[in-house]
Formats: sequence, C-alpha cells, structure tokens
Amino acid sequence: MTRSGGRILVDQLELNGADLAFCLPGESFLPVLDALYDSPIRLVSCRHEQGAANAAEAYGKLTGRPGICLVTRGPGATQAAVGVHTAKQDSTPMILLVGQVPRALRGREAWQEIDYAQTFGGIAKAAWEVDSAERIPEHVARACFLALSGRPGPVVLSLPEDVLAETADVTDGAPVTAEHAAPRPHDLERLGELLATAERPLVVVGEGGWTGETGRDVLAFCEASDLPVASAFRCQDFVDNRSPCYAGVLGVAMDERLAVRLRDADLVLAIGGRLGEVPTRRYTLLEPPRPRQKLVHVHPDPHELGFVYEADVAIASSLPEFASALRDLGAIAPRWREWTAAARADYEANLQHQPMEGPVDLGEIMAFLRKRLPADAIQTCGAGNFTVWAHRFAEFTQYGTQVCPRSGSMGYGVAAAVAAKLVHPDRIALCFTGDGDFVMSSPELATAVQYELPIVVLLVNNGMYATIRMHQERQYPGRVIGTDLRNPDFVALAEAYGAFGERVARTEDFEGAFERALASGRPAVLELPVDPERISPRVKLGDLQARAG
Ligand SMILES: Cc1ncc(C[n+]2csc(CCOP(=O)(O)OP(=O)(O)O)c2C)c(N)n1
Ligand SMILES: [Mg+2]
Repeated sequence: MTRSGGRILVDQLELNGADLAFCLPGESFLPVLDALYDSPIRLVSCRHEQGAANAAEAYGKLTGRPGICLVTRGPGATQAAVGVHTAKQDSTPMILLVGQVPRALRGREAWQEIDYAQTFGGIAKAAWEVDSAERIPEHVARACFLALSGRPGPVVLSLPEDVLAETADVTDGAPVTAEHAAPRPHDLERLGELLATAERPLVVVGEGGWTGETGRDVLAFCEASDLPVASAFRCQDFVDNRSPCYAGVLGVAMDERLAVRLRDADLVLAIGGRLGEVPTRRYTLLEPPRPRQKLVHVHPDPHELGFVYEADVAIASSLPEFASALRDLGAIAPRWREWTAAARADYEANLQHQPMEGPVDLGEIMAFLRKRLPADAIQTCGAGNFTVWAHRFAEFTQYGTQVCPRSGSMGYGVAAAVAAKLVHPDRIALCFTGDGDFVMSSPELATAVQYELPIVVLLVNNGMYATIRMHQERQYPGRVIGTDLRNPDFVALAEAYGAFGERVARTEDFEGAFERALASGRPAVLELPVDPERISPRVKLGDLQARAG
C-alpha cells in the first residue's frame, strides 16, 4: 500500500506503542499532522516548544516509553532544545521529530534551516536526518531502539518536508524491543564479598531505566540485610520512603548528616545513576576518579562505568535485571544495624520543619500534603529554592510520582503536570513552582485549560529569583542585581487563562484552598505569598546579610 512519508512515520510510532504526542504545529510537517488526524495517537498541541518538549520528556519518565514531540524547523527546534537536554541529563527516552527544509534546498541556509545533527549533537543521544520516505520504518525503529537501549535518552530525527509528503510502498517495521544486559554471577559474588567486610555501606539509587518492581526488589534486599538506601537527586520515588532503610535524598541542599554519611561510607552500591555533580556535592563526597569508598556501580550503559569513577566492581546491567538478581542474593548478616538506624533517624529528623517567618509556612503546608495526598499523586516542579521545601518535606511511596527535571531546568513543572494528567487522568497532578519558574512555564496553563486537565499548581511567590539571590548574597554581598521580580497578579492571571485561582494568605487557609482547587474540576493555581526572609528552609536572608557585615 502506498502511503505518504507522514503516514508511514505515524504508523511506525503507533506500532511502537505511542498513544500521545506533543507538538507545536509547523507547516514543515503538515503530512505528519494530517496522518495524526486518523490515528489513535492523541495529539496535544502546546503553546511553546519548551512546553511540548518538557511534556514529552515527562511522558517518557511516566511511561518508560519514548515521549514524542513534534516541532517545526529552526525556531521550533531550538525552543524545544531544553526538553532534549533534560531528557539527556535525566536519562529519559524521548524522540524529537523536527520538520526540515525540502531536500533540494538543503545546505543553502534556507528559511529556518539548521543542521540538526550538529545543533543537537552535544545534547541528544543521537540526531540525524531521514532521507527518503521509503526508509522511514528503518529510521523510526532505530530512533526507538536508541531512545530505549542502554542509558535511555533523547533522539532527534530531522524530517525534510518533501520526504514527509512523498509516497512510498513499504512494509511497516516490527515493534522495537531493546535488549537488556543482566549481571553475571561473579558480579554478585564480588558484591557479596565486599558486603561481607563492609561496616558502613550505603546503597544509592538513581536513574537509567527504573521501574516500580525494581524499587520493590532493591528495597526487599535492603530490608533483608538492613542496608540504608538513599536516592539520588529527584529520584525520591524510586523506593518507598516509609521503609526503615530509607535514608533520604542526595539532592540540592541535602541534609548535612546524609552528606557526611555518603562521605564516611566504606562501601557505596550505586544502582543506576551517574553519581553526578548534585548527589556527590560537586564530586566531593565521592571523589573521582577512584573514591576512598569502595564502589560498586551498576548502570545499563557500559560507557558510564568508568567514565567518571573507577568502580571496584562495575556491573553493566539493566536496573530491573540487577534488582531481581539482588533480591535473589538473599540476606547478608548486617554489622551495620546502628549505622542504618542512625541514617533513618536522621531522615526522620530532617522531615521536621522549623517554623517559618511570615503568615504562610511552607513546612506546615508540606506536612499537610504528606497526609492529604494519595500515594499515587504525581508531583512535578521546575527549579528554584521552593523545590527545597517540596523535596525535603515530601514522602514518596510509589514509583512514577516525582516527575521533576534532574537537569535543574526552570519552566518544566506545568508542562510535566499536563503530561501527568494526560497519562493518569484519575490522579492528582501537583506542580510546585516559584514566581520565576511559573512565568517561564505558564503558557502551558492554557494547554491545561484547553484540554480540560485539572492540574493543581502551587506557586511560591517570594518576589525574586531567590536561588540566585541567595548565591549572590553569599558571593557578592550587598550587590543585588537581576534577581528581584515585579510580578503579575497571579490569581488574576490564572483566572484570565480560565483556571481557578486563589491566593492563600495564611497557612491555615491552605487546606480549604487546596480542596476548593481540587473541587473546581479546573486547572488551578494557588498562590502562596511567602516572606522573602526565609530564602530556603535553612537559610535566612538577614543572616546572609549579617554574615557579610
Ligand atoms: C532554564 C533555567 N534558567 C535559569 C536557571 C537558573 N535558576 C535556578 S533557580 C532560579 C530562580 C528561580 O526562581 P523562582 O521560581 O522564583 O524560585 P525561588 O528560587 O525564588 O524559590 C534560576 C534563575 C535555571 N535553573 N534554569
Ligand atoms: Mg521566587
């Protein structure tokens, strides 16, 4: 059967399990849009390519399948770049499909023409151009395979518009399955030997193809052997935080006691993750290339093993395969019961908040949410000091409920909540955002309104880019520049979008406002005006200024 390139493409996405695609339309890929007209894949049209790409990235995190994003030539593609970058840093499967100038015009810097392979070369896992409609099945299969295999990540496919418009008689590809490596028996023997002599072990869980089952397997092993387990930055939902073995998150503004614990551990078992700058606190808690701690590093991609750290035991394995083998390893008689109990006690102590200045106390609000939110509620965010409260005082019990950019990108949260509500319409999708972060991602509030997705946005308004102000006060005291914000009326803005909006003037008003937001059945924005003095849970602006003298 003869089909257009656009239809061949959509058929391949469909048979590879895509059920949602995010786009910002462009004339460069009309045949794809036209093919989607008849496809069961639901197309969600966003308001900014940043939002479309972030939503697709969030979809990848939520489902483990490649998030599909469609954007137009140069301006569209470059605006989508942030989502590709997040997918790279976060190891999320994603496919960005970009319209390209017709083949005959290539190389002249035609209108909006850019070289995608070059532009995305450094941030995508792979980026290349499709040259004929006939070979689209092959290219899409390769894109899916690359996005899913080894360390998952983003792939960019450039699609010249005449390739999409031409017809070809080709058979569909087969659905892609990525093959996954499993640990070898002697890998686990070596791990067993190291654990047999360890006194202060610490398990660290991180990204790279995690699943709910993986978390349960890892926790079963940890609990059987009483091993403490910490999560890497924004991987807090990887294991049930209620476990007596859970020791907290190695994130930005991590608990000092956990930082010391990682530094003082004599054996680190890293299951997934790259042991990046954030969880290792700028590579100081675990020093490359050969850390003081014994290191067992498990990662699906052999290229990551030895890239920064020389592990004592490097295990190239998919995380689910490793976790199930770990579970089968059985219990190891622990010599570290006190160490684990102390780690847990530190975590629990860190969940307690200090009273906050001003009428709105974020610690109190988080304590309420810990009790109020169902286990399957999905939390999203962007970047800013507000996330320090959101992460420190949250408790996750189920995988796939923390959908946050490990890349630390602002502007992610609203689009991610949109994706969450599309994938799981029956769950609460809660976006934590700041006054700076929200303005960057607010166009997708219009998407939420248009597609009737009742997300809830908690907007922490401190009238500044507090994160940067905090660093500024520390490093350049008294020379505040570029970090104060004169904001719109956020409640009026929410209402103008057609969303529910309410300003929460006092902590005790939060509960009612939250229930009203949920009951509204609409996307909702709750503005939390906070005292700028409390610039971070442990940091007061006045103290920073006083210290500077
Ligand atoms: C895309 C992007 N641009 C800039 C930054 C640098 N940055 C990190 S946090 C932050 C401030 C965020 O402000 P806001 O949302 O108001 O949160 P607050 O820190 O005030 O709580 C900035 C500018 C970033 N992480 N990502
Ligand atoms: Mg702010």
